[in-house]
Amino acid sequence: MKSAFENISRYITDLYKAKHKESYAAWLQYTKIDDQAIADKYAQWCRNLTVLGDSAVMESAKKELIQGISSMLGILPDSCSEPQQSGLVLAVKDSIGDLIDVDFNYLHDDGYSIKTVTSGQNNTIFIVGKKDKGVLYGTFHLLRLMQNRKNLKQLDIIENPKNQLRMLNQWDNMDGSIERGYAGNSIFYKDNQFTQEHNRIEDYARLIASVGINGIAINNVNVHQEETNLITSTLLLKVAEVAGIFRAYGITTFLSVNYASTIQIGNLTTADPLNSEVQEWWKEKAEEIYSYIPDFGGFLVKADSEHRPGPFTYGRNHADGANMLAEALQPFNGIVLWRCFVYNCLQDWRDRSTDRARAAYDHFKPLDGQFHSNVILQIKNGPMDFQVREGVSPLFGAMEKTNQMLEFQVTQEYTGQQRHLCYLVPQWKEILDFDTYAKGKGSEVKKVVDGSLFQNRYCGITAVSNIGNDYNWTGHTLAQANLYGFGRLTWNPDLSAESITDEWIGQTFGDDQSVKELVSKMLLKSWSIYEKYTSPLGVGWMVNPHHHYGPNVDGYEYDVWGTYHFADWEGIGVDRTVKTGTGYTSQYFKENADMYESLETCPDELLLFFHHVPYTHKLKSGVTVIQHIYNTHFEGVDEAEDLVETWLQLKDRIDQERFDDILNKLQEQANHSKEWRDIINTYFYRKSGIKDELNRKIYL
Ligand code: GCV
Repeated sequence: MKSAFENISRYITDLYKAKHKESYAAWLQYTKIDDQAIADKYAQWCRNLTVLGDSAVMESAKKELIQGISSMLGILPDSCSEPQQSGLVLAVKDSIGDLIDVDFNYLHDDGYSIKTVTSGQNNTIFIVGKKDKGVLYGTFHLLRLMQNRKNLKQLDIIENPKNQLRMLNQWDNMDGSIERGYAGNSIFYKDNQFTQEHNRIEDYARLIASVGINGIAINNVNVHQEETNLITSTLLLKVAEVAGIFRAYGITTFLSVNYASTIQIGNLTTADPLNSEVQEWWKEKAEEIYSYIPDFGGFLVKADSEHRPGPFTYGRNHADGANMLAEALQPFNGIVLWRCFVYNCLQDWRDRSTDRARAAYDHFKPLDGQFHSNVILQIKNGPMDFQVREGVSPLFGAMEKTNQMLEFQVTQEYTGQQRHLCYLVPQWKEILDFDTYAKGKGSEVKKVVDGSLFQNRYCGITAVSNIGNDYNWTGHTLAQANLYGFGRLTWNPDLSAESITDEWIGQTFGDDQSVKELVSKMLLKSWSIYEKYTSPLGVGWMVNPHHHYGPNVDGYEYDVWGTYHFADWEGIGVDRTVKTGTGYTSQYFKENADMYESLETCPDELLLFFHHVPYTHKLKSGVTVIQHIYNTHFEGVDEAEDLVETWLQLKDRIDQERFDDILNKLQEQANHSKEWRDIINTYFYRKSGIKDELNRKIYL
């Protein structure tokens, strides 16, 4: 029985949801279908619902289907114990019997088949999974088709996810704040306790399960004292409650752990991974955690990075550290997600033998083959830190005997913090499609991380989430598209940015063609627009230190001598060549190393990431670097202003709340882009002394 408290909390959430209906529903709108012909067609399958198979996940699938159908069609399907002449059937392999022929050899554990069977009077849509999770994903697929008003008459779909692990990382702290969170506070924690917002967590689970996410780490990788306590008996019961909510949507729960937990909460004086007491402590800890959460996923670890503890303190390497935790988790099939974001944040950049971009590769490459099979290295997409543009991390493909996982950042730390529109799916596509040449041509990042290139035991894609307790989840309503697109790409990196965008808009704003066209145009251009008025040609940063919002060309984080761009009166850019620079280019396989090493072949968009050049250097586009900086900053502002104009054309085609919210954000962005333009252009005009060829006003 639900407690009075839970009932009140449910009531409050329902009121909140009703008040902000469209914003809150995100892409699970299930808007009523006004086209009667389509509604009638759909209704023929939706009057009866048979669910064969019994589990919490099947129950979630059923619940979702009922919610979707009743909202879109205004009918409540009859729940039947066996298939009727027409209707919907949800079934797992073990309960489908000979009702329909499905070749389960083609299905992975999370895969599904959706089939419309029409014979005589029978007219049924079957959603069949090998396991219940597949049925849930299939159900969301069908609802997606219905939300996009697709024809269901002849469905014959087989779908398997390309990636085994499809995860999100919450950077949520127990005090309720979210590191790099731009959409309110945590839905999980408040005042160093768990919130009671179970309904909200469930709605989050629905959203992310609908795009195939199957794992979540529910606390920040920077584990403070309060979160260190998450693995103590006081809090494990609460973790188990949250894990239960996610479990019903096929999502496995992970925790970020403090590498030095043995000291912080274990009464030991060391966290040395080779110390037997430390090893024993973690084994007992793992056993305890699994007694609360039998399907616990494992640990996510940030070690020896940005003042976090790690094995370096004890003269050990990262394989020693990760393997010690892996051994503790092994008996329970748990895994260690070990982050490669390891660099010396107190590096003095005048010492050109060290280069932050080199750090991950230098630390990890020599350890290839030394990690246990239940360790996965979690690697950020670039060697620096989620910049608007940077090279792809050369670690992808470089460790063929090691499980690798790609980490993206859905939260827009350096890309406008959900106040600017910056749709990242096109960026992620470029990264996934980047050819590492690890095994010759055709060794794209997506094949490294889906495990197919090196036949890894574990693999996948993860990302830092962008949600908080704002009524629209993501601060900027259009930033919902980033969360959606990320999930869809983890399921299938081959989906095009255009098709993901199109299906998201259909579900989020309905099937109005002009909305589809204009919003799609806005989203797909937004990354390039953002890049134009911010940091040029791959050089990165130029943001205010620490909070990373707004222009500050020389902004640098740490209390040491540092620069990200090396600009002086003659030129700009970081020389990462082997010949004259930090030697970073050598970390790539030959084809890429050669391409980046040479000024002639290095692509324009990454020129300043790899080379230091004079302002007068001519780009392949024909303009000089300085003129490119001026031009793109003017263009970026014009295009940011166009975003506002485009959005205004949609007035009365979108509900008031979302229309106004988005308009406000776009106006803020357009204004802020001018600040960016003027600060950057002025800085480089003063540094270089070179005038704009078009004589525009470039200085403040
Ligand atoms: C969670 C960057 C961010 C930090 C973040 C870190 C990481 O440095 O600015 O907030 O810490 O990356 O990924 O660990």
